[in-house]
Amino acid sequence: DTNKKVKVVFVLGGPGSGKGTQCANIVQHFGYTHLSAGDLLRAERDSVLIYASLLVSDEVSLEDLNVNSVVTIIFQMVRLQGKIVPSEVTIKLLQRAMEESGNDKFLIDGFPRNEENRAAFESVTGIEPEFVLFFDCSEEEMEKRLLNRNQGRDSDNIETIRKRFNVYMESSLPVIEYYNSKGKVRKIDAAKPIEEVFEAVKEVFTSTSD
Ligand code: UP5
Ligand code: MG
Repeated sequence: DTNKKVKVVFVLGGPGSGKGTQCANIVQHFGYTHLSAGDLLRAERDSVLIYASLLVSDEVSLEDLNVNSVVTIIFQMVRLQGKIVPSEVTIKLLQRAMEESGNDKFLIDGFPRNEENRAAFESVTGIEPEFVLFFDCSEEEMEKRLLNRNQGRDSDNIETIRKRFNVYMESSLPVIEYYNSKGKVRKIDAAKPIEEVFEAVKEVFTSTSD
C-alpha cells in the first residue's frame, strides 16, 4: 500500500486562527505540500463558474461539463452558510491534489471539520495523521482578523463569520478532542504575533521530524 509512506499533518483551529498563514511558513522550512480544504473547494467553485460562463457563450457544450462540478455549486451555497461540505467531495479534492503534487508530506489545513469528515478520511485513504497542529485563539481575536483580512472572500462578513464560529464549536472542536485523547494534538497559542506563533510551530516540527 503506497499510502503507508504518506505523511499527513492536520492543521486545525477556528476561522482566522492563522492556519493558512502558518502553513505557508511551514512549507518553506520543512518541505511539506500545503493543502487547504477550503481553498480547494473555492477553486472548484471558481472552475464551475468559468464552465458556466463558457456554456452561456456557446464555447462549451453541456456534454463538456462534468456533473461532479455542477454538484459543487450546490455545496458552495452550503459553504456560504458556514456549513460543512460532505466528505465525499472534500476527500476527492484532497486525494486529487495529493496525487498531483508528487510529494509524500502534506499539511491538510481546515480538514477534518467534523467526526464524519475524520472517519471518512481514515476509511477512504487509510491514512492516520502523524499529529494535529492546533491553533488555539480567542473568538474575539479571530473575528477581528477576519474582518480585517480584506481578500474579497465572500464568507468574510459578520453574519457568515458567526455561523462559522458556531459550526466550529459544535462540530470541529470534538475532532480536536478526539485526537487529543489519542495524544496527537500539538497545541499552539495562536493569539500571539505571526513570528512568535511560527517559533512555537517550528519547535513542534523540529522535535518530531525524522
Ligand atoms: N493573521 C494570521 N495570523 C495572525 C497573527 N498571528 N496575528 C495577527 N494576524 C494574523 O489568517 C486570517 C487573517 O489573520 C489574515 O489576514 C492573516 O494575515 C491574519 P489565515 O491564515 O487566513 O487564517 P485561517 O485560519 O486560514 O482562516 P480561514 O478563514 O481560512 O479559516 P476557515 O477555517 O474559516 O476557512 P477555510 O477556508 O478553511 O474554510 C472555509 C469554509 O469552507 C468553511 O466554513 C466550510 O464551509 C467550508 N469547508 C468545508 O465545508 N469542508 C472543509 O473540509 C473545509 C472547508
Ligand atoms: Mg485558511
